[in-house]
Amino acid sequence: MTPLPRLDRRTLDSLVASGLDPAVRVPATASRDLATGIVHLGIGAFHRAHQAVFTERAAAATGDDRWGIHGVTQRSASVRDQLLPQGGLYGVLEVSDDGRGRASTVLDLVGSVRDVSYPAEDTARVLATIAAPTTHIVSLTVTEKGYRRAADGGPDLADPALAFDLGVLAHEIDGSATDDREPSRSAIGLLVRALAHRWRAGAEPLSVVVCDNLLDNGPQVEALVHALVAACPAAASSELLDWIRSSVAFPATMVDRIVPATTDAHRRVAERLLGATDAGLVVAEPFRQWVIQDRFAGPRPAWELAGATLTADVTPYEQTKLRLLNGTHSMLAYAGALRGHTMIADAVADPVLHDLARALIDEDSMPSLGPDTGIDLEAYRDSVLERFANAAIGHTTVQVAMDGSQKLPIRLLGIARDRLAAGHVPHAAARAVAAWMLYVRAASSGTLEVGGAPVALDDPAAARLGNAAAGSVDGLADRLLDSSGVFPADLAEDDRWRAAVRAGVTELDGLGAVTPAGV
Ligand code: CS2
Repeated sequence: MTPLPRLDRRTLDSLVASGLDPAVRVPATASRDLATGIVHLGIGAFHRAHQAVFTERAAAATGDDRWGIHGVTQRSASVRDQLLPQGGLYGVLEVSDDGRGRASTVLDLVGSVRDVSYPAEDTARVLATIAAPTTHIVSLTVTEKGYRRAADGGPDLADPALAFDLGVLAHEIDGSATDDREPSRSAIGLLVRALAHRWRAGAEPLSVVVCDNLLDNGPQVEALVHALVAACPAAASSELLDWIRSSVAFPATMVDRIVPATTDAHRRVAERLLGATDAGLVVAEPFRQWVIQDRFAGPRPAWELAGATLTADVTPYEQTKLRLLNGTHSMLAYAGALRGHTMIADAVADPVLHDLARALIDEDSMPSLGPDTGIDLEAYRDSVLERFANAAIGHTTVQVAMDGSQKLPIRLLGIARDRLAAGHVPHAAARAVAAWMLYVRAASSGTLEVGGAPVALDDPAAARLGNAAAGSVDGLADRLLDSSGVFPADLAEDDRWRAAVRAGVTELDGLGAVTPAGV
């Protein structure tokens, strides 16, 4: 058998000429030259399945050629090595099932990514591209931990990577003997340094579009950037700060699409459809949503023509998504893994966990949002549970369980706080937090196995969490409430909350694992 060719523009042309499978969508921008208008920090699977798709569709609708994306990887060169030989071209395999085990599949090719850099080797080019006047947007998906925030939301100045980046920033601000090739050590450090670079290079306005699941993400990162510049011991810090205040916009956004890790089975399906290999393939559910605060410092792609919502106030969408979708997702991930479920779809189909998910949403998450979201919360809940049940997508509990110390405060602790303030004890939210505690204990003591494979704790605070969780289940809630560093003082000191979490740990511990022949 002749080996399949690798996807790139030329291969695509010849595949189109010989007739493609109707399930393959050819990108409208593939044969167009696009200028780099967007630099994206953190070009992982989520960006490729979300913002890059909206940007592709917007360019298709308008014919505007200003919005090519220059992606920047984080810790490894792998995405660069996947995409550059393909001229940036890749596919999004959209998979869904009809609930009766029949999967349907579409391969959506995307042509908006035009360049990729790996900062360890390419920082000078990243800085120069962000400083270019043709670049109007820097967007980010660097995960919650990429922002290096302390528990109070401000910069974690004790973080050695951030301390290093502040030193580089001082040189950048003052224009003194910097080496543009020296990589930054944190994503937020790279962002602030690039802003200083742009300011020195001509100070054109810029919009920073944060696409991570943080609360009030744009304004929070704006405050973080201001605090970092203010903390920087450079003579001209205050001038840079004035420019950022007046010329750099940080709109808030709500991003939503479920994007599991790509597997070899997905690759084989895509190869069969396309007739070529695609090292940059990503997988996603059909659903995608992007709500963006309409507050830009300069031009932007017509994302609204690609299905995005541009609005004055993102807060209700963001809160609803973080609390109903992400909060429930995390609960299903922790409790699901403890019950032995590899996939989120199996967890939500487990009647015991389905009841826990419904209780979390109905008793705590939904009431915590108040009556004025303007969103049909019951319809939203039903659609979220249906999306989680998509078995074709293969989203694992362990993937969602990652980085709980960063995710919990945003997804679950706000619910608990608001319910307590309204005079209700949030038992269902306490059970979700209890599931995380039991997961931390099992994963950090080496006793957690999911789908026959051992699972270790994947969290930037793993060492501290492991120490706090070590010991018997009795007292686990108190140990983590007191010394995990995850719970703000007002919650840790609330006796109603403490009692509810203790009860949650006992209850969840009693659930046990499903037998392999079970659900
Ligand atoms: C998930 C999210 O991994 C996780 O923590 O909850 O990535 C989720 O799939 C997305 O936010 C959906 O938009």
